[in-house]
Amino acid sequence: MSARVVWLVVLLLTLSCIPKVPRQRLESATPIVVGYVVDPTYSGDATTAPDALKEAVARALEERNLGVVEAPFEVLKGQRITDTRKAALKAWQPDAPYVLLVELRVHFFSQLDGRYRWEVGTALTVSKNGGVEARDAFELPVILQYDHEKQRAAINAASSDLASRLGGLIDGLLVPSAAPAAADPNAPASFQQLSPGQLVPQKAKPKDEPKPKDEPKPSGRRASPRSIYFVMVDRFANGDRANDGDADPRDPHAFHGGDLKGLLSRLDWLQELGVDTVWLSPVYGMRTTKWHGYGSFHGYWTWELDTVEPRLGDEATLRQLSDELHRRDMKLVLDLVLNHVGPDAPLVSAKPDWFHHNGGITDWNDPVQLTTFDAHGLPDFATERPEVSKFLTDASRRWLREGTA
Ligand SMILES: [Ca+2]
Repeated sequence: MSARVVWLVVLLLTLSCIPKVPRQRLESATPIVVGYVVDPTYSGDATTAPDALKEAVARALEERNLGVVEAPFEVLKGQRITDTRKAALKAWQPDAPYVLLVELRVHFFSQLDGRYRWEVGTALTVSKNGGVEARDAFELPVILQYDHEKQRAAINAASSDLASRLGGLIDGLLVPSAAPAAADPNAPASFQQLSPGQLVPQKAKPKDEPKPKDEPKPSGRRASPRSIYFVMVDRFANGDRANDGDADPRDPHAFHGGDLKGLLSRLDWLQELGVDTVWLSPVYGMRTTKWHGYGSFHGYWTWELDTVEPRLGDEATLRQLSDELHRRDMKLVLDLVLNHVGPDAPLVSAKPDWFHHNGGITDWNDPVQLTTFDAHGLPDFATERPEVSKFLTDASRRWLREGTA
C-alpha cells in the first residue's frame, strides 16, 4: 500500500469520526480565551502561532458569536504539556466561559516533484465553564512550493482547514444535544457524555445497513500484525560459534556473535510470547569494523544489498527462518536500508554518480538537506537517478521473489 493510500485511509477514518452537527451560534456575544503554542519540531523554544492562523481561528469563532480574548504568550511560556497549559489559561482568566488551547507541531514529510510536503500536527482543546471539554487532534498535510518556506509557512497554509476543524469541534460543544437534559435522539450525530468534563465523539449508526446473519470470514490475506518483535540479530542469540570472528560481548561497540541460527532456535519462545511478526535488523553485506570507535553490529551500515552477512549466517539459513516463521503463521519483516550505505562502502567508489556528495546535514529543519545531504555522514543515495532507483527496487524485489520476506 502506498504512502498516499495509507494517508487517504487515515484521513477517511479520521473524518468518519468527526461528528457532523449544524453550525451553532450563541445568542449573545461571549468571550473565549484562546492560547496558542507552536512546539519546536527538533530543538529550540516554543513560540506563538503566526497571525494568519490567529485570524482564521478568530473568524471561525466569531461566526459562532464567540469573541477572542487572546492570552499573551507569556501565560503559556514554560508550560510543556497540555494539562499545565490548560491550567495556566484557566488561572489567567478563572471566570472565562470558554477556553481554547491550540497546540501545533510542524514537521517536514517529503520532497516530491520539486515541491515540499509538510504536516501540521494540531491539538485543539476547548472547555466550557471550566468543565465540559472537547478535544480534537489531527495532522494537516500541506504542500509548499519553495525550499525556503518552512514551519510557519506550513501553518499559514493549513490555517483555513484548521479553522474549519475547529468550527466543527466548537459546534459539537455548543449543540444543545451535548447537554444530557436536552439530548435530541434524532440529532444526526452528537457527543456522548461519559463523565463530567469528558466528551467523546459517538459515531452515527447507518439506519439502513443490512446485518448479514453469517459474517463473511476473511480469507486469503492474513490479518495485520498484532505484535512485532524487533530482533537486533547480533545481540539476540548466538547459534553458531564458527561465524563469531572477533566478537567480544564485553565491548558494547563490538559484534557479540548473535546470528540467524540463534534466532531460529528461539522461535518457540517468541511464539509463546505472542509475537506475530519478527522484524530483523539489516542482515546484508555490511561494514564489520568500527568507524571512529562506533560499532557496526547493528547492520545499518550496509555495503551490499544482495548478500547475507556471513557473521549472521547465509541465505539458506535466512530462507529456513522464513519458512519456519510462515509454518507457524508468523511473518518476517526484512529491513532494507535504502537511504544510504555504510561509511566507505565500496559502492561509493564504484558508482560515485549514485550518491549526492553534499556533505552532512547541518539543518534538520531544511527539507532539501534532509533529502539530499548525508545523515550522520552516511553516503546518501541519489534516488532521483533512474539507475539508482532501479538498483534499489531490484534489490527489494530480489528478497521478495526469493520468498524470504
Ligand atoms: Ca555466531
